[in-house]
Amino acid sequence: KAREDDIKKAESQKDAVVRLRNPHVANMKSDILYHLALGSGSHDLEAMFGDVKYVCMGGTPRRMEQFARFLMDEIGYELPTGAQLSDISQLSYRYSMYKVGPVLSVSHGMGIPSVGILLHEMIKLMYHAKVKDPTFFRLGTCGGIGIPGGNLVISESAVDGMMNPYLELPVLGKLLRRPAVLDRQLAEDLKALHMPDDKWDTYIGRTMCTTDFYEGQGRLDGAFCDYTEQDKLNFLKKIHAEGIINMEMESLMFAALCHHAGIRGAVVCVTLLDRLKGDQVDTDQRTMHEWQEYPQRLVSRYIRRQLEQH
Ligand code: R2B
Ligand code: URA
Repeated sequence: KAREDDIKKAESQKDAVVRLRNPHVANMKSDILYHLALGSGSHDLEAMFGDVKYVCMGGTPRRMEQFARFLMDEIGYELPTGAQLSDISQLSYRYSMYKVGPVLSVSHGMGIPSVGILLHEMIKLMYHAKVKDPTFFRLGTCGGIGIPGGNLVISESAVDGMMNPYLELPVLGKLLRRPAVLDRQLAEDLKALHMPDDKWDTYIGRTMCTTDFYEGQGRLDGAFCDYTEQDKLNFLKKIHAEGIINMEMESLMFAALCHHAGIRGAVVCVTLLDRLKGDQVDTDQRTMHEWQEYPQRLVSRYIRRQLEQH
């Protein structure tokens, strides 16, 4: 029965357009997506984005452009003759966005505030474009806890630096709380696409999302440090015992806003180092570039399979 309900829910969701949990937007004459350099008055968003199914986000403009090019090969997408892949949000000078058929590849910058602003505008973009049942991905980097560099972590859920499983945001002088839940099925479907000859291992686990890279992640190599190496290791081991296997800086907002919007979301990050072994990101650039392709390879594999099935 539960399984039947799940299937029914999934079926009805397939045709559901993204709804906004904000009554004001529907009453606005036009809506400017300021940080994307797009608007519902200035652009025909439904014509431009109505066919979108997957939204992939990652830190840097360059990586997201590379992902768009990589995807073109992977899903065999050809741009219309004469057209070149271009940054749709170029004029914002904030985020970069590329479109490859049903996939958007967007940069989100570093940290919770940056990815949060982008998510508000991407969710509204889905609404204005009448996109049905999209899936959002974050493809990122992270510090592994007990996992060496060059492996993939798919987040099962996110916690903040105090181990709270929700995003806390001050709104009108009060703290608003939103659970940082991710789609379990999507995480497992992604993990199932791991191939025996992949150069990396793929793990599912809980992710700690911090508001700082240095002290916030217990590093000893920031400009300031008021704790000992033993304090650091005690903390990392304690959270590891509670199922935390990586640390990064966006998953809490990503999970909370996707969940609140009713959008399926997954966070796939490559580890750059094992934090139980050190703090400095000292792997050579070539290796690091190769590692950063791993989340792209797994997610594009998923998208390709999905497109083949439908
Ligand atoms: C991972 O890498 C960045 C910090 O180096 C940050 O955006 C994150 O989550
Ligand atoms: N990104 C993080 O947030 N932390 C790391 O240790 C590596 C990448």
